Amino acid sequence: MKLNIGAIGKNFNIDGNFLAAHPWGSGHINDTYLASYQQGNITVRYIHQRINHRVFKKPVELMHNVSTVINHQKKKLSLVEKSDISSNCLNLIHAQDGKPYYHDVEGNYWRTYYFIENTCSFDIIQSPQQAYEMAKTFGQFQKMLEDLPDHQLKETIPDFHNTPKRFDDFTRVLSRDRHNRAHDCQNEIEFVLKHQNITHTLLKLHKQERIPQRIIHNDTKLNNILFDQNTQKGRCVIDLDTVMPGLTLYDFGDMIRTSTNPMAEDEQDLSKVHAQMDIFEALTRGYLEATDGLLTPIEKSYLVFSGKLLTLELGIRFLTDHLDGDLYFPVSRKAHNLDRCRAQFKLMESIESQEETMNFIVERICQNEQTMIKGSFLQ
Ligand code: ADP
Ligand code: GN1
Ligand code: MG
Repeated sequence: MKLNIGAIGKNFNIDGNFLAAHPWGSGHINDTYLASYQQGNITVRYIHQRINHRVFKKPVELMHNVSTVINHQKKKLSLVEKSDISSNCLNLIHAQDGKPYYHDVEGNYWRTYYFIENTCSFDIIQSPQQAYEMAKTFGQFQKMLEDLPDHQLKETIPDFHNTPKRFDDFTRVLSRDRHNRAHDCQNEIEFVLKHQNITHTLLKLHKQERIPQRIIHNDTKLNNILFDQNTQKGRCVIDLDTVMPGLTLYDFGDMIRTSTNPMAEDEQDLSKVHAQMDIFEALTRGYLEATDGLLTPIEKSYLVFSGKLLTLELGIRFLTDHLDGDLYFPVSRKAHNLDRCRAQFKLMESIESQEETMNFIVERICQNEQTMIKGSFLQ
């Protein structure tokens, strides 16, 4: 059914006449439209988004989180010289009843943001400089939320990065094998079973109070950053649906997953999938610079591990969805989720085989940081 975006837009506080709208972006979860409106002599663009309420079961709580995070960001940005509140954070347009969302007669929830002009997003990393910008922008975002009290945010998806729980979901779906797909993925199934032992590592450290919980983004994909079209610098963190308490390492791990691979998340030619060390180096530098002392030594020592874990976790989620009949991630070809899973497992193997080099890179960057701190004492 074709959606009437113009009719949806009428329910938001938007001046002028609706001109046109079309689907936008390559996010997996929400339905995103770019819409333009004539306001006097100018055309102004907005993002209308239909929230996926199969995934986010409590859209009103979700929008409470999104508003809370944006308001906090705005407060913080107003204290920073040269920051631009209209483009360094999302700006919500409220519905005509004053709510941050519009609930339509069919039961869908919609929200609207200003479209941030002169920016672009990428599905595949372009350069180490871009990886540096990505990590810096997500790192600054985390730092900005450092003093937002946990209790102000609701849990929008319970157990989102609970890897052992993701493993249990996988074994449950596998034992049913409702679509008779397991026989085609024996290698992948074995891969998951072989790595079960690492699924608990970060949660165990947290239980032992060796790593803290903080407010994190939870979905630090490359395409959840808007880059400035002219300067190529990171301008804005988007997709705030999963911002909630979690382990900092989840964010860094997913950055490793989505940036070090030179190919798409669903690449079929596995010989091309691998973790690039120059990208990893730039990513680590950007992240440690931006988080500026936030990370404890234990967290730093698990940075590389986090990449392995998050890549495994996503592989498990894709495989589970494949076995379950593609109910969560949208697919556009046969065995699409299996392809995504295979690419994740290939990437994970590549990370594993370069773990020593990667840990060496982290150590070197940390040592440089120390030298810089000591140096600044001397001055
Ligand atoms: P999903 O949850 O489906 O991933 P996102 O919120 O990430 O949806 O949006 C999908 C895409 O739409 C983004 O990758 C980005 O390209 C674009 N986008 C979203 N919001 C804005 C905005 N306010 N300004 C410009 N582009 C945006
Ligand atoms: C989804 O919404 P999007 O495309 O930014 C998913 C992430 C996965 C990612 C894999 C709420 O992110 O967890 O890592 O796809 N978001 C949700 O590409 O499940
Ligand atoms: Mg997204």
